[in-house]
Amino acid sequence: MYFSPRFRALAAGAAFLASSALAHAQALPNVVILATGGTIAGAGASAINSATYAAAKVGVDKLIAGLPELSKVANVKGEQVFQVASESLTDDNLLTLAKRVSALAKQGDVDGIVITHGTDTLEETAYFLSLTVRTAKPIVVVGSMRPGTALSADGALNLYNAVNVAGSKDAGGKGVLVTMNDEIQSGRDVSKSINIKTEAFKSQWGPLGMIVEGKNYWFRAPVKRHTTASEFDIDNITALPLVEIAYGYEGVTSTAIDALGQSGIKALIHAGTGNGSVANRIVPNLQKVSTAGIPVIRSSRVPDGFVLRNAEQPDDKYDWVVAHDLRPQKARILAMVALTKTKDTRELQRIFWEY
Ligand code: DAS
Repeated sequence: MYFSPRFRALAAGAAFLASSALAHAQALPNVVILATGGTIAGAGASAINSATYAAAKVGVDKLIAGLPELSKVANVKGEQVFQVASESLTDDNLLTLAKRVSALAKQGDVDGIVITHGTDTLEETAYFLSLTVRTAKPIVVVGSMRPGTALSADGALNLYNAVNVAGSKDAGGKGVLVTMNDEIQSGRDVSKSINIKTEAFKSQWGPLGMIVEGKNYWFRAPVKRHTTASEFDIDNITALPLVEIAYGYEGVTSTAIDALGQSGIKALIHAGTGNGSVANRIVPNLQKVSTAGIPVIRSSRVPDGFVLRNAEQPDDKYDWVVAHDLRPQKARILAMVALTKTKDTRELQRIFWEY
C-alpha cells in the first residue's frame, strides 16, 4: 500500500499528538468528583441573585463541563450520588456516601476524591468521613456560598482548588480536607460560621493551609486521630445510632430533654451555655437520661473554646462526657460513630479526647 509523503507526515503528526495527549493524561492524577447537591450546584434567576436561588439543580457533568481548567490539573470523572440541599441529608445518606468514598479510595486508578456538597451540613459530612474512611489518599469536601449563576460566584474556584488538592500527593494523610475561599481547612475543625459571606468557613485553630493558583501552602497538620489512624471503619458500619441535641439558654425548661430521653436516642448532646453549663433545674432531668443508660455529652453553644471536664459541672459525679472543642453538631457525629463500638462513658470520654 502506497502512502504519499504528505499523508505519512500527517499520520506521524497525529500519532505524536495522540501519544503526547496520552502522556499528558498519564502524568495527571485521577480524581473522582462525587456530587451531592447544595449551592455549588445551585441556580438563581439572575446574576444579582447571590442569596436567592435554588440549591441542587446543576448535575455533576455540567459542573465539570463548566470548568475546562480542571482537565489541565487532573483526569476527572463525576458521579451524582445525591442532588439535595445538605440540610436535608440523612444519616443513611452519610453511610451511602462514605461507603462510596471508601470503595473508590481502594481503587488503584483513583488518586483523590472530591465531594461537592451543600454548605449547611458540610462540616458534619467532612468530619464523618474523616472518622470512618480508612485511606491516606486526599479526600476534599467543597461547597460554595453563591450559585454559579451569580456575580462573583465562588463555586468554580472552590471546585478547582478542591480538585487540585485532591490530586496533590502532599495533601494525603492530613484527614479529610475542606477547600473554601482559598483556604485548606481540616474537616474535623471547620464549621460554617457566617451564613451570608463567601468567607464563611472558620476553624478556631485556623486553616491547615492555603491554595493559590493551584499551589498548596501548608502551615500546620492535624493532631487528632483520623482516616488510617482511626479505630472506626465505614466498611464495618451498617447503621448509625440515633443521637439528638438539646439546646441550653436562659429560662430553659426540661421539655426537650424529657421528650428526647423517651424517644429512643442512644446518646444526648447538651449544647450548654458558657463552658457547657447546665441550668441546675434540669440537672435531675439529664441525670434521669444518664441512669436510663443514655450517655449525656456536654458541648457548648459558644462557638469557640472547649468544654473543661469537672470545671463548672461535676462530670465525674454525674457520669457525663465532655465534647472537648467540638461544636454540638460535630459532637453528635463523633457520638454516633463512637456508639457503633461502645456506650461505656469512660471509653466515650477517651474517644472525645482523641478524635
Ligand atoms: N441549603 C444550603 C445547602 O445545601 C445551600 C448551600 O449553601 O450549599 O447546604
